[in-house]
Amino acid sequence: MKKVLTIAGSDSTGGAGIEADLKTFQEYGTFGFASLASIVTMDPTIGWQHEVTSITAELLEKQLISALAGEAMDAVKTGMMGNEENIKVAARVIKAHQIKQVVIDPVIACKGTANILQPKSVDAIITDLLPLADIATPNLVEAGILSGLGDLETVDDMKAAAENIYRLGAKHVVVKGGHRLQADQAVDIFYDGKQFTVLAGERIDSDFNHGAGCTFSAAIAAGLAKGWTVLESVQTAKAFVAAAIKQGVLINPYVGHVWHGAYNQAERRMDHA
Ligand code: PXL
Repeated sequence: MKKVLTIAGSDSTGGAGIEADLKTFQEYGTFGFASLASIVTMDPTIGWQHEVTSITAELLEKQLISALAGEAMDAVKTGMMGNEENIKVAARVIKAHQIKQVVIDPVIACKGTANILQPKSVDAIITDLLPLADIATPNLVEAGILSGLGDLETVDDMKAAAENIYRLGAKHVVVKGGHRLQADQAVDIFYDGKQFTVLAGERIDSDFNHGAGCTFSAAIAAGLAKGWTVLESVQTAKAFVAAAIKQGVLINPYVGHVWHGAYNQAERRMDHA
């Protein structure tokens, strides 16, 4: 059994964060572990505004010690870390345990809010997490911030950002154009330090896409745990997320989520009961 650990935030609505990650790990047939770094809450009385509450670094470390007490983890991913201290704890523990496959989802901003992580946390992502990354998975906004290039508007901008983030130490980078890039297709740029691969997929017209980014990086981690190459893991993750967006679910008046089970038609499981 392949084992995958997520170090991320909780989204109690079940779309993003560790909820997305654990569901995705299960869909891939891998065994999911989770260490909570933050809790994201949303307020329905003020336009579904997000608030990030951090878990203490001490409690995060205790969870990591619990999760990593057994045989080696096959892969790890990081998500919403909450603060600088948590980023440093996660980086230290990943290094100490020499975890083989590391996916860094450099979550800086939640969709639909102007709230971004403190500048110190962004600095810590750059100094502590990116150098550990077998792959980093920034969206367009995060890639603009991490690369120092600001607004990214074209595929060439995305390539330049990927190169900069590679220079910061990530061994592979996939910049997610997603719905933000003005293009006919959903274009992501994959860079391995030598060449670019343009990953173009169908542009899916849906607002029910909350959790797409977390699900994508979790799917890559599970693919790597299964022994796939980085590019294979990214390509399959893209198909997995496209299916999840296509079958998005309206959760409440404010938000619709990707359906993590779509690729495997998980809603049909256990039907006989
Ligand atoms: O999509 C960024 C993100 C990551 N992690 C958690 C979140 C969100 C956005 O809402 O809730 C837990």
